[in-house]
Amino acid sequence: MKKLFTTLLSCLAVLGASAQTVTISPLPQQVSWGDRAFANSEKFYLVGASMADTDAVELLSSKVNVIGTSEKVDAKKFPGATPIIIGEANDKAVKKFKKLVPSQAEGYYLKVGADQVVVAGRDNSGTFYAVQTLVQIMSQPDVMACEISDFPSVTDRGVIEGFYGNPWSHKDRLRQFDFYGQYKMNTYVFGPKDDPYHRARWREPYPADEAAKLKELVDAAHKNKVKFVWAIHPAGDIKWCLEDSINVAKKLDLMYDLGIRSFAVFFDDVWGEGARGDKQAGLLNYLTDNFVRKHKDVEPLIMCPSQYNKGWTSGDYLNTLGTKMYPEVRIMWTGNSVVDMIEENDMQWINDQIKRKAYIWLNYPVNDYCQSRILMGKTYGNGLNINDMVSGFCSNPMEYAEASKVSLYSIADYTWNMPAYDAVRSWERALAALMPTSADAFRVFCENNVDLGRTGHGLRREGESPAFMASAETIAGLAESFQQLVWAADNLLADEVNNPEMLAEIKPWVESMRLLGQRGQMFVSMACDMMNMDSVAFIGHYRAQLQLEQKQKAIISRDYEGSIVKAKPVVSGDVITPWLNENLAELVKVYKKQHTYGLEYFPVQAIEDGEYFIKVNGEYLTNAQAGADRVGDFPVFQAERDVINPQRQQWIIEQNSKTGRYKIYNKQDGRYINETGAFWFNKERNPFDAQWHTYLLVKQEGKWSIQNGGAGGNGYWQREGNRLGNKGAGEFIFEIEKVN
Ligand code: LOG
Repeated sequence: MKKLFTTLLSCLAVLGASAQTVTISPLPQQVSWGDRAFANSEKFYLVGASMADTDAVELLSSKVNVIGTSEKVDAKKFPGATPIIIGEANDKAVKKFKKLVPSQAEGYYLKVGADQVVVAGRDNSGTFYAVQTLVQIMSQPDVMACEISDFPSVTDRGVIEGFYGNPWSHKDRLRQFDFYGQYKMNTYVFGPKDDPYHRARWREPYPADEAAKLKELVDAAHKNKVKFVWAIHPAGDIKWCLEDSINVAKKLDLMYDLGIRSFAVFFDDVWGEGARGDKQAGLLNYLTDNFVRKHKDVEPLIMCPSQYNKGWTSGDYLNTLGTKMYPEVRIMWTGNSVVDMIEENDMQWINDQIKRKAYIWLNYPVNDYCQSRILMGKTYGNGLNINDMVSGFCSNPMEYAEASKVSLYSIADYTWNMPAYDAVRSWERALAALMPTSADAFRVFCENNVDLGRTGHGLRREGESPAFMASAETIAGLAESFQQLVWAADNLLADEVNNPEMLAEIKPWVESMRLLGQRGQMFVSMACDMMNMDSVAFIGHYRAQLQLEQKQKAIISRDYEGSIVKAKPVVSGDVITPWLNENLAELVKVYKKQHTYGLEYFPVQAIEDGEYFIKVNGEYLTNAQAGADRVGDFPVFQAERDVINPQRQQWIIEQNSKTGRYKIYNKQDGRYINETGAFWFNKERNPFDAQWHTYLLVKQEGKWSIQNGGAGGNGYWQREGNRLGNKGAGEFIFEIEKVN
């Protein structure tokens, strides 16, 4: 009965106060709201500050109007001021409330009342997090009374800087740590693949200036209650001998001297000797004996195995780690494949194999394998019931540190309070928190940068470009959704002063989005011109569209000297961009049939769509294994005409409207030639993708060169022995003859 009554009360309180309450991020485990307590401009004095966590006290003092400190509540000494009683559960100041503080590590109890505020942590992190919550509550002019009891779902929560490409800058990292502190993530794993002293030159110490910077980072992390885990990646060239074991230990010792107390050893993305489970287990045990246990204050090691996802498992590897490596060593895991979301069954499987709880390395929102896309969509798909099955949960983000925060905000939400996680709401809150001055424009931007397209890793993200999808392809609807892209881009660019860090990263995509919208507007004009039979206006708009397209193609992200990865931004790469390309090409096709004015402005088609023989030195390119369903089945050259199955030597060449390049496929079984010059399974298992599977055809003195034009590189077709190859230099060697 009592429970029902209090629930009812808190519901009423929420109703009455709803305009004033704030959404706390990450969502607390338990919160009940009361009436208005005081104004946030109120004066406060701290009780217990001398014993309480210093970072928490410092943070609090920087955010609210603190006029003094005291050992006890003392209204006479601070007339008109409200006491904030602060401390860890056993401290004298908060002892009275000890029973109310959750027993979980990093948990806290927070009570805001008109007469006093109580901030009581289970431990130092708990107090710090209580203050973070209080700061959020105090962000409103009217501060509401509330009572909160809170603790994390997952013990080790955070981020692993583990991508290929330009490592984060010093400033990026400092800003990340503040963000982690703010949203209660407690772990940062340092493992950027292209930091030389992490991987390629792991035996060498950091130069003095870089070591000093790392030290500064470690201190900044600790101030935010973030564990700085430094990872070493020796797997590329390690020798399994005592000397190299000592080399690893020595390096860890140097990092220890910078204040680092948590370490990891990575063996991902290596094959051969470096990937041996028994040797890896031996090294981790050696390091545990000779490094970890020699220091009182170093955490058990974390290791990333070579077989770090189910798709890559073979032999006895995981079992070897599970049985031979000390049980306290934690083992990382990315799921059923390299890029995957994690569910209960997956956890059961891996935990059985390694005889401990796997430490999740989530490869999202990392985009190092789809660099033209920036991943701003919702973070959905992870199970809401796996908190007790993991020993840690870290997200591998993009080299775009600020942009990654959209997803990291949700990772914080998810790992702090897993059962309550709501991917959609969390994303909404992230947008408002990250870009308060232009949240609507930012939302449009994020909605149009969601999917990754087809990649070797298979992950897709749903819901890209909802406004465009809903425009139902009416001219008015299209015009509106293209206008929206331009509007959002203009707003974001105009608001750069308020969000310089975010804009510095997303600008190439924002500008590309603007041009995409403008191209769309040109398309709409062209369609109207066509209906009005106004060929002069049509050609004018067509040419303007071409110019915008050229500008869009010229945009490059991270275009500076020494940049490890330069990217060509693609916006709405699976919805608006392909739609526009196809429909522009269609419109031009129709125009060409009906009009004669301005035809010289269109690119010439190199070869008519049709059926052809393709030959080198008179020998026929032949689909010898027609119907085969496997990788690496190359067409071959045959001197003889195939009289039994003539279609095996007949190739359909068709200009693709999306890319303007040519698709080449065989008449016998419809299989197309892919970017390697081979057939790749069949049409079902490797569906045709114009970005990858179309070619440029150029003719000179009667012979042709055929070039991979797309995502697969730019090599030319050649004859490799008896088969087709794709590493040619572009000689004009192909005879292409129409089949009569
Ligand atoms: C790498 C990682 C990379 C990610 C996505 C792990 C354990 N290792 O395929 O550094 O960012 O995938 O490309 C990886 O995921 N290898």
